[in-house]
Amino acid sequence: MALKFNVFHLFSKLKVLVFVTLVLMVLWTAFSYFVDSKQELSKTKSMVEVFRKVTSLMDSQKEAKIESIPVVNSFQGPCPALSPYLRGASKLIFKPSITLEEVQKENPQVAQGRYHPTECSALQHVAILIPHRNREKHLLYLLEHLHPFLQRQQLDYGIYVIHQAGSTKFNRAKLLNVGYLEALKEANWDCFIFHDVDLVPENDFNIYMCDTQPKHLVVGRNNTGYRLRYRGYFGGVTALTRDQFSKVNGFSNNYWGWGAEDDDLRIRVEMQKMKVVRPSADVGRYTMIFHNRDRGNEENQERLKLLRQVSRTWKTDGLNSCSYKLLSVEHNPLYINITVDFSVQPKVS
Ligand code: UDH
Ligand code: MN
Repeated sequence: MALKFNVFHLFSKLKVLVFVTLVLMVLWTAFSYFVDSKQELSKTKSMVEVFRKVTSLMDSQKEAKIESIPVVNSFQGPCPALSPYLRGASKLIFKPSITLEEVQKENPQVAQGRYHPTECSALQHVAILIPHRNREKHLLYLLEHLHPFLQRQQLDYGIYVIHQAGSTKFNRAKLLNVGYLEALKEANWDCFIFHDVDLVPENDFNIYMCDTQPKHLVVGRNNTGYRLRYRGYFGGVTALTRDQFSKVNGFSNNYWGWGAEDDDLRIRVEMQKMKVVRPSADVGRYTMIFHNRDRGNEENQERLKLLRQVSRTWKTDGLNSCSYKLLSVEHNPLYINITVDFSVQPKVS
């Protein structure tokens, strides 16, 4: 009798357990479906936005007859307006032990800093310009993330690191002017991305192509709570076509040390009646690799004075007056390294 009762008791307990498990499974399935569809929805939203932008750019390029769409040979069609390889937001991991050799192995199709998709003809030829001095680790992290990111976007691209030799005050803007001038000597780039070495993009829907207007790609970054630093901020990472950049005569060459060279460029852009565009806040997200202020890049005390003069100086201070001593151009496997010396001014011929 006691045995029978125990078995009966065990059975009813088992039934309750099975029932509870079933209910939990149903709840879990419903929950994960809900989460998935929410993620899918935001991904779809980003896709639609990018698609709309790219197609509108292609239309306006057709109208303006900009040469930036490459001549497509009869065997290979143009890449789609939206790459099928995009993944959306990703959590970035920075492994302290990473080496250049590892990054090279992970990117076998990159040669001499350049890549182009083989399955289709890229919509734009994009040069990434990175001003640099004494930030080797940041450069390594950026290369590790940027190469696969740009390949997923099906771009024909080249990465240029413009290195300032010596210990004179750092001049980010002038380095970027040098990058533009030197990069155009070796290829007919359509689009230039001016890129800080310590900013890593988190979402590959942030397309590294140029728009009909100058584009600012850093809407937010981790150290500012992913909010725009201030109204009109135009620093960190920007994208301008060859023509947009030449129309404003590039950056000023006169900002030595930290600050305001990016505001100067925004004023130049606005003076040409162009309007800065940005991706949406959920797409324009970056991680800035933590750093302190560098020696040789102290705050520029002249910067506000210089900013007040832009309307008078932009025509004679910029690409057309950028003189520098070119020390070397090296084609490394993952990037093209341009080294310049700003401490001696070469005679302008
Ligand atoms: N850069 C170098 N080497 C330098 C200085 C600057 O490579 O010595 C380049 C690099 O690409 C960098 C960019 O110039 O990303 C801009 O300089 P920055 O990163 O120093 O400017 P940011 O506004 O920081 O990010 C300013 C110093 C703030 C210190 C705050 C400490 N919490
Ligand atoms: Mn920085």
